[in-house]
Amino acid sequence: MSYSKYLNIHPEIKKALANNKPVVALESTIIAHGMPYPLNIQTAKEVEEIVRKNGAIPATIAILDGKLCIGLNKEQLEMLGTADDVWKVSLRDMPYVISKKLPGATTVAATMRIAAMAGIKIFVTGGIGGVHRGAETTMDISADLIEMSQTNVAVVSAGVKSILDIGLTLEFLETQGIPVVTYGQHEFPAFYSRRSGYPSALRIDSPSDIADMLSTKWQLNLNGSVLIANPIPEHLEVPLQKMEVYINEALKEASQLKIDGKRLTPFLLKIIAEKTGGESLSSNIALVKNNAELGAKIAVELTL
Ligand code: PSU
Ligand code: MN
Repeated sequence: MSYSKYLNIHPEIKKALANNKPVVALESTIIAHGMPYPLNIQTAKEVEEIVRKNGAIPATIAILDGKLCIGLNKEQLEMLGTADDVWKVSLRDMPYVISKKLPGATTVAATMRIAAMAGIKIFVTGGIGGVHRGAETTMDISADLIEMSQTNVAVVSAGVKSILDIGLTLEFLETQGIPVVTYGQHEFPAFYSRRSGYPSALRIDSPSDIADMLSTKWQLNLNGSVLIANPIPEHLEVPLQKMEVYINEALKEASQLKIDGKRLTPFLLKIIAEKTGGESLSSNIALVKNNAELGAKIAVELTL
């Protein structure tokens, strides 16, 4: 492949993929732009550990020295979590950041694309980008959704955060032919909250049934992702009504400061974490770990 020379796959991951062993891709924007230091790095390491405990090999993805790095070492992780010149790399940023050999943390869209290049089928994150509130005038729709319509990598998330328009995001996913599966309940979850007020199109209760659906989809050449929504554990959720207050305040600040484009999501996350006195951050960490467990189990089933 013409892109092979850009791939830098960690030997352990390369070996696992060659032997049909389960591998789980992890993104790096959440490390560089989604959580403060040192919790970001600590969480990234713990998430990798959880993937291992559940039988799969973790593959954290980022762009470094002009290479698509699949599997990072301690120093690389530390750099991504501390440096302040790390790019937030979605698809449109990839060619420039790679050609200039700049450091880049990858979003869901970019991580999916790189995972697919390496042959990884399962990707775990916290939350995906989606259709922003007010998108009917701003047109702010994350490239994550378009990438999900075409790339064969399943995404495990805790649903869609209510900084986005959940209803419009679900409509967009439907239009793009992307199945939405909620694990273990009928209602689609809203990231910090188990409830969103929106029903999920599908409910599946076991990792093996999810894996069956994925392999069937891709055998049929129904290209694209499946959004696997995994509700946050009950004792760690922040109720929707409580989050709504903070989210509205954060959105107001963003519009006053004219924050838009790629800066919007990280800005909202930071303001919400401040306003909730860190409560949203500990929920965020807990749900990513919860997703890592489910993702690893699905990856294991997919190799059986
Ligand atoms: N949601 C979170 N944390 C994050 C992101 C989303 O709770 O860190 C990141 C992901 O990397 C996602 C990206 O792919 O934000 C979406 O950004 P945008 O809306 O600019 O496409
Ligand atoms: Mn956007």
